[in-house]
Amino acid sequence: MDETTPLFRAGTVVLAGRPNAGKSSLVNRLVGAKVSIVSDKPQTTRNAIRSVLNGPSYQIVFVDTPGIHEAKSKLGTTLVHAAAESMDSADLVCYIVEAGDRKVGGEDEEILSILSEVDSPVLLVVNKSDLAGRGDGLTPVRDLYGERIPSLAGAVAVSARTGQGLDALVERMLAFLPEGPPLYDEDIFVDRPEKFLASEIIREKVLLLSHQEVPHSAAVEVEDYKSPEEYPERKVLYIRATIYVEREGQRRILLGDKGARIREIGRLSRLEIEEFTGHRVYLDLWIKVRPGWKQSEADLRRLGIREG
Ligand SMILES: Nc1nc2c(ncn2[C@@H]2O[C@H](COP(=O)(O)OP(=O)(O)OP(=O)(O)O)[C@@H](O)[C@H]2O)c(=O)[nH]1
Ligand SMILES: [Mg+2]
Repeated sequence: MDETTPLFRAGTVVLAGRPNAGKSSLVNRLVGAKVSIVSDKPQTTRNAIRSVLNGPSYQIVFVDTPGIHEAKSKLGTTLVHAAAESMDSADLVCYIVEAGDRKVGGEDEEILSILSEVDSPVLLVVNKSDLAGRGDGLTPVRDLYGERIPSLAGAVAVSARTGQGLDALVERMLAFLPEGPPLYDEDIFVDRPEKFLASEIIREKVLLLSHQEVPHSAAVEVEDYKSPEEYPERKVLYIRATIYVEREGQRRILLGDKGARIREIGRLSRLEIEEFTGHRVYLDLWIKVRPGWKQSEADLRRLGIREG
């Protein structure tokens, strides 16, 4: 390579951590697009979702992962497996914790034991530093987790909410990326089709408008997705989707009084899908009871949660 050729770096950075630590919020903020849904309920993310940040001399492929937790169902073990598996081949693992953490909980014990087996370097990312009060929480949190991570490569305080520390975080990441050509075409920003993103947006609205066990019992399947891009004779993007829940009581909760809740889920979903696709959307939304889907290998596959 002669001196005039700029050095290009490209690699994979996995974001891992317990549910709710803010992994998806961070990824969205880093790539500047909503690639992964966010909610205040744990176990929001159900797939390892890859998204791309292109810089002048680098490409970072982020892998958002499901929160690692003590799994109680086949759904849970599938999520934890997906997260742990993606760490293996990463150039860097960002372990996301929270600025307010003052003791190591059970979920983080689990993550620490996984990280002790991981060869990739680990960067401790202390998120939610906007909530830390005075200071950014970096020192106590680094002391808490730092010495338990054999391949610790540093610690950074950030806030996915305010954006604080994110430029510095990207800077730190670049040092771990190998020299090499981009892994993805420049126009790709997420490795999932529109149909997947639409089903996730619908699930996000279910999470937003439901509580207790309903969010964990819900899954969304898009059965029909006819976009004007593929069907030029259509003026609107037609989507038929079903929300699966485990019990009749949950179906009634999602329906709401005279169907008010499902209408609101549909309305919010439609607006957001219209915004990101640029098409007018007709959303035909159903709720069905499917007992035991969380324990069924076949259902997890059909719903796109179990992959590979
Ligand atoms: N105050 C504050 N809240 C945050 C920050 N980052 C994320 N949150 C909130 O934390 C909650 C969880 O965020 P997510 O991004 O869904 O967390 P996650 O780690 O992806 O969660 P799972 O997908 O369930 O593993 C949401 O209510 C976010 O709005 C932050 O920097 N500051
Ligand atoms: Mg998430």
